[in-house]
Amino acid sequence: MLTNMMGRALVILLGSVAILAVSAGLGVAQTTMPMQMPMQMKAQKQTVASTPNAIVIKNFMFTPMELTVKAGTTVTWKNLDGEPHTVVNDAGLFRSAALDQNDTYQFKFDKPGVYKIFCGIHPNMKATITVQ
Ligand SMILES: [Cu+2]
Repeated sequence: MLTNMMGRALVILLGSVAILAVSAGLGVAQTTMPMQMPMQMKAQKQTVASTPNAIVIKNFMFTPMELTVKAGTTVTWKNLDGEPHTVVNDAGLFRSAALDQNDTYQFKFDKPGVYKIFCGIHPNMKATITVQ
């Protein structure tokens, strides 16, 4: 009689410990997993955005300021500033219209060489494209 009651008490005790352990484990899994996933996806998007044939115009700067591409590559400039900018080759090979915010300009570099560009509105903005 006495051992039977002690046995029941032990089963109840073990059962509640097991439930506590499972719920604690789930709690940890639920709080850590969703936190890590979006951060990893953001990091991947950033690497994709910096494509090798694109130059971003932001904060009155061409980024990257030096770009190397293969002959036949079309380079795309995108202005993210609220101010208009232009893309001008100092040798007169090409000259874009004023690019408003989020406007893009493209030029295909067929011949190898070193091409200097600047902004016609802010001539201190410069970049160099090397075509191999
Ligand atoms: Cu400019």
